[in-house]
Amino acid sequence: MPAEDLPGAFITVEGGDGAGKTTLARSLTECLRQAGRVVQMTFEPGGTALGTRLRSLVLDPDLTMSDWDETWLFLAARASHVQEVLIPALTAGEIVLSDRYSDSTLAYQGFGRGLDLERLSSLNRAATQGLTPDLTLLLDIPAELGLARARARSSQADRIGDADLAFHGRVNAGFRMLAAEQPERVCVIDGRQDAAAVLDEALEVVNRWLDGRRARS
Ligand code: T5A
Repeated sequence: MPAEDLPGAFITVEGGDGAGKTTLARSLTECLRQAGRVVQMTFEPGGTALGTRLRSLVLDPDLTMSDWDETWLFLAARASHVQEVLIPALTAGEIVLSDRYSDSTLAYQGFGRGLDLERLSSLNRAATQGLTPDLTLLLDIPAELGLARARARSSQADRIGDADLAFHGRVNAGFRMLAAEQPERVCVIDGRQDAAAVLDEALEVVNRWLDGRRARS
């Protein structure tokens, strides 16, 4: 089910750890609401009661699990998010802004952990009921900078954020490859800019996309 078949607009924000996704998703939501749009901001892993429980399991630094176990947990969280949050909001015609979605599984579990990308894509399709974003904003920053920002904000350990720099480098390179494969959907924004400049660029892209959609319909 492409999101374009539903009346709402499905926008995702992606990028490596500490790239500034949550900061951007919050400020973008606020600006769009001020412009009179109905926006639901949500995130993965999380966004539902089940997703919140799964998030604490999958990020728990005291738990060991295989790369596939980790993947199933993200996919289970995504399946409940799609069914309980995304489809209802998009059906109601809202703009949904999700901080992470299926590209994160391809980047982290595929490019980062080295799991088979085709299999992950097929599992993503099953977990999402085929719901793909209309537009994805990819915040691209070097892994060192993202990790430094994330660690400056919180010293709390997490099972994935604490993986080594080479892992996070592969994740970021993976995101860039996904963007290059789908330039019509994924817009790359330089996350090294200050937060205001990132917001300006993102707002321009989103407004252009929303205006284009109105003109097409
Ligand atoms: N994961 C997730 C997978 O492996 N597979 C999956 O399928 C999914 C869905 C949790 C982890 O799960 C992994 C990826 C993650 O490792 P998360 O909660 O989204 O996912 O984790 P993080 O990406 O680590 O979230 P962070 O909150 O750390 O990063 P953000 O949201 O990118 O960054 P943000 O906005 O919180 O900013 C971090 C700090 O930088 C500052 C902020 O004020 C904050 O202090 N900042 C800036 N500073 C300077 N310039 C800017 N432009 C800035 N923007 C923000």
